[in-house]
Amino acid sequence: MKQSMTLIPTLREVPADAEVKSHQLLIRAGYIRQNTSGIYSFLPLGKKVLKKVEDIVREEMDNAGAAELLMPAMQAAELWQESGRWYSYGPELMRLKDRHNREFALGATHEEVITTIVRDEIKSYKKLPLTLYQIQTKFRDEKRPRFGLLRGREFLMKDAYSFHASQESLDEVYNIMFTAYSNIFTRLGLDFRAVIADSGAMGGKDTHEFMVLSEIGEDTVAYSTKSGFAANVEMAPVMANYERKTEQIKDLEKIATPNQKTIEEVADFLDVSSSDCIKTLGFKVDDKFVVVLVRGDHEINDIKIKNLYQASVVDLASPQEVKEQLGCPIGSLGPINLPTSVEIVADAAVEYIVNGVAGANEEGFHYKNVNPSRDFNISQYCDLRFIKEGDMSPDGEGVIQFAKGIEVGHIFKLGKRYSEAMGATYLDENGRAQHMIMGCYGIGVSRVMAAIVEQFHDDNGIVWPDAVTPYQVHVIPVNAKNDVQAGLAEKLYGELKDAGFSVLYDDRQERPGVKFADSDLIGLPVRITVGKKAEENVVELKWRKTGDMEEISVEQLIQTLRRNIVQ
Ligand code: 9G3
Repeated sequence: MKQSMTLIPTLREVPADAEVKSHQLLIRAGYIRQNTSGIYSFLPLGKKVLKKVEDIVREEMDNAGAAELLMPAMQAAELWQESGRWYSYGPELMRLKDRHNREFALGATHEEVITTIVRDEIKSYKKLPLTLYQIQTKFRDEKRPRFGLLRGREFLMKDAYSFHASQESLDEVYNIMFTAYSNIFTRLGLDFRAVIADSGAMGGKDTHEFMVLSEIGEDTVAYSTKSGFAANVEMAPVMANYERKTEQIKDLEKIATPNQKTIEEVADFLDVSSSDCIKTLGFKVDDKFVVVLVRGDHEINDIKIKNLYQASVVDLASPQEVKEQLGCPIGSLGPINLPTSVEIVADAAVEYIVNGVAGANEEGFHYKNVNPSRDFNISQYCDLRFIKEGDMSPDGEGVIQFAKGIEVGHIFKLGKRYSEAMGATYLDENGRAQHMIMGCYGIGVSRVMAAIVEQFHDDNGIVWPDAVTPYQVHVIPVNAKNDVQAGLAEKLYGELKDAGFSVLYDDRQERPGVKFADSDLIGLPVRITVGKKAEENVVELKWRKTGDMEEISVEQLIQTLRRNIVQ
């Protein structure tokens, strides 16, 4: 492609509203342009990269035995009413009316649509399992679109759905998809982690997120320094083996702690460490009031409380609710002498506290020398805290570190949630109607493009991995007015294309500095500069990734490229 024939509007200055590198560089290098908040056009270079990402996703989906189809973005409201999600989703679900005033959703995802297709077409267990996928535009009216393609309101997603007659069959396809996703992100050159994102059960079975590590990621991944363990920090189970201090158990003692409310204040006042303190909090778990204990240096993980009680809503109780329930102010709460009707659960670490400190359920007083087994009884000790950096990895190998991540993929075992809602049944081998078991598997294709730029750029611009670069070779004559240079550049352009390379030829009448700066910004893997030595049939090669430069004869050029560019 000649640059004079395409559209690559590079910019010198950084767009004001672009906060992250991928957003800045994709705009400056002329890959995308914003239409309005969260909505982008992909200019020619951007479209080429998007297609490269799609093609890798498509190849791996086909290898995984999934069949590609294409579903509509316009979805009849009735479908979402049947699944109930018409009512459960708020303004994030884009809705519109047609000329007959009929209501529609703009597809944010396609569980309803795909389930009705399969419901209507599949009647026998012999036709299962079936995995279908599409690569299609999604609409989600994000409250705060930001970071360019990383969180848009219209974006490209690959969404796949699998249908099964048994859990084993779902497990099998889920694992196949897990492998396919690992292949995809490896081929894209991304440093990613497959992260347990389910309700904390070790070796989680229900859902995994695929996270690209990046400090601008919105999610926090807890991962092991030694093994492949990685979990969403909210979900990470804690498998710590705590030590009990060996000191002599002392008598309980009530002490005045005037105006000392927080754990830090009390620990400071009594000159003990927060890990010897017991933090006592009241929670509303659905409509139940529960007292939760956690060691003073740990944080309570309300998602784990929610999972423990299989609750739909878990909130910290308000000060007045605590006062009503326990008759004391929230800052003096403690586990000792609570009404026996109050349910108390504690994180596992609390059990190992010796001669600790806890609130006395009386304004301005605490207990010291608190020993759990002697001074209060716990209905159950369980894993209720957030995992921390430095904790042992739950799989016993290595230590937990945190990293920020960009979620680029998410795979789920859906079960019968949608087949029951939409009445998708098949006749089993005994002729009995059964609801299909489903899985679903998403990749944010346009988000992946931005995540790649986040991981592959330098001060001068984007550094595309070979697998997704819009073109493989950039041919640039230093002086387009010099017949020898322009002539050789034109010749190389043709020869390289004939040799099977994709080539971008900068035939613009621009100063060399501008062309070189643009070339670094655009980020193709290799640049061939045709300059003064053109009459000796010598050109200069510059590798974008390393910056290495070498002079090379035209004869050697093609095999040198063949040796260094992954086709
Ligand atoms: C909506 C809106 C936003 C949404 C959803 C529905 C996220 C929604 C979860 C999924 C699950 C999987 C198939 C591909 C992989 C992900 N945000 N999700 O369902 F109406 Cl406005 O999309 N769907």
